[in-house]
Amino acid sequence: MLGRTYRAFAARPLAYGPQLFRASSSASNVGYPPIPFPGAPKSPLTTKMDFLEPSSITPLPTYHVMSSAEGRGPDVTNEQALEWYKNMLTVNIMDSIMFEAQRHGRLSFYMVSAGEEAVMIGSAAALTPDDVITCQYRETGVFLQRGFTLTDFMSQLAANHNDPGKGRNMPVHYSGKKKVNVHAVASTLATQIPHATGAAYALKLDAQEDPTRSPSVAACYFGDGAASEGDFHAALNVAAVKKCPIIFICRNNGFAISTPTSEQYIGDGIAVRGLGYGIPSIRVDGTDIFAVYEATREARRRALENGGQPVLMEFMSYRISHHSTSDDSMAYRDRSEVENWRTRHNPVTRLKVWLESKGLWNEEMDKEVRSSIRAAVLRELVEAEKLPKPKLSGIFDDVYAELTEEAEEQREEMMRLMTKYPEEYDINAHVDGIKGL
Ligand SMILES: Cc1ncc(C[n+]2csc(CCOP(=O)(O)OP(=O)(O)O)c2C)c(N)n1
Ligand SMILES: [Mg+2]
Repeated sequence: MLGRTYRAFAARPLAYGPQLFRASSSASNVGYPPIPFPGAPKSPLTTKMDFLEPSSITPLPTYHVMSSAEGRGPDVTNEQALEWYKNMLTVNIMDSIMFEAQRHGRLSFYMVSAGEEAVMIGSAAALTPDDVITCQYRETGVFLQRGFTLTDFMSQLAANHNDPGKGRNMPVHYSGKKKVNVHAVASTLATQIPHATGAAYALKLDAQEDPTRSPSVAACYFGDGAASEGDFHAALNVAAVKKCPIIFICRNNGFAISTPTSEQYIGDGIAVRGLGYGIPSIRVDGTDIFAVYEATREARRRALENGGQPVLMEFMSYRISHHSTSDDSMAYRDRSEVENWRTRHNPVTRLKVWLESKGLWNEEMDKEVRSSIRAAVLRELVEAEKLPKPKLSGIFDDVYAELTEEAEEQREEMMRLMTKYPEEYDINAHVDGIKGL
C-alpha cells in the first residue's frame, strides 16, 4: 500500500459509477485513471485512508555470510582471507600501541577502530584503486588495505616532513589522495558526503566523455552520527537525482561519542533512509568480513549500472573502543556491554576462528605474526619521530590561491618572530642534530 494517494471522493459511488464500486470493494480505485501529480506520478489512487505506521514495517534484515544457516562458503580465496586477517591484526595492534603512545605524551591525540576492522578491510578490498574515496576518521583499515604503509601512518602521526598533509592536521587525519586515492580525512562531520557525490558526478561525466576508460565509483565512509547532519541528506538526494556512481558506506557502531543511536533516531537505522531518496540500500553485519566484502562488491557493480546510480550500505557493528583518547566511555556505558561485544562479536576473532576451522591458521602462527607486527609498528614510530618536521614557514602554502591581506600580515608577523626568536620557533629542537625552521 506504500505511496497510494488517498481520495475521499472515490468513496461516493454515484459520482463515479459502478466501475468504482468494484474498485472500492478492494479499498482502492482500480480502473480509475491515476492523476499524474508531478510530485508522485506513479501513485495509484486509493479509498483506504492509510497512515503508514513505522512499527508495522518489518525492520530491514542484516545480511551475513560467515555463519549463515545455509552453510554457504564465502566467495573468497584462502589467500584473500589470510591477507585480510593480517591487515585486521595490523590495524588492531597499531591502534593499541598508538593509543598508549598518546598516553605517554608522544602524540596529542589518537582514535582506534576496534570492532570495525572488518568493515574497513572488507569493503576496501572490494573497491579498485581508481575508485575515489572520502572518509571520516575511523577508516585506518581502508588506508591500509589500499596500500598506505606503516611508514605513511607514522609520518602523519609524528607530523614529520614526509607527511603529505605537511603536519598541519591532527593525528589520524591522514592525507592519502596521491598514494591511495583517499582524500584527506576531514573530521568536520559529514562534509565528506557531498564531496563524494561531487566526485561521483565528475566520474560520471568523465565516463560519458571517454567511454573507453574503465569505469570507477566514489565511495564515501561516515558514521551513524554523521548521518544526522543535513549534508548526509543533501548528498544522497543529489546523487539520486543526478544518478551518480557512488557507494554511501555508513558505519553504524551504535554511538556518536557519548550519544547512543537510541538517542539519535527512532527509525529503523540508516539504510531505510536511502529508500526515501530512491536509492537501493542494504544492511550488513559489519563484524562478518565476508558479508562486508560480498555486499560491497555487489554494491559497486550496481553503482556502475545504467550509466551510474547511488547505493547505500549500512554496516552494523559496535564501537568497542573509547571514541578517542579524549574520551572515557565508561562514563556512559557499562563495561559488561563492551566486554560482551569484544568477546562475542569481535570481527577479528570471528575471522581467526574461521581460518582455524579451515586449517589455515593456528595459535603459533598468530603469536608470531602479532609479535612481528608489533615490532614493525614500534620501529616505524621511532624512525618517524627522528625525522624533521615540515618547514614552519610553509604553513601558509597551498591554502589560498592568493593570500588574503590578513593572511599575508599574519605570515609576515610569523616570519618576523621566527627571525627574532629562532630558538623558540625551532620546531625541530627535539630532534638531535637537526636545526633550522
Ligand atoms: C560538524 C561537526 N559537529 C560535531 C563534531 C564533533 N564530533 C566529532 S566526532 C562526533 C561523533 C560522530 O559519530 P559517528 O558519525 O557515529 O562516528 P564514530 O565516531 O562513531 O565513528 C562528533 C559529534 C564534529 N567533528 N563536526
Ligand atoms: Mg558512530
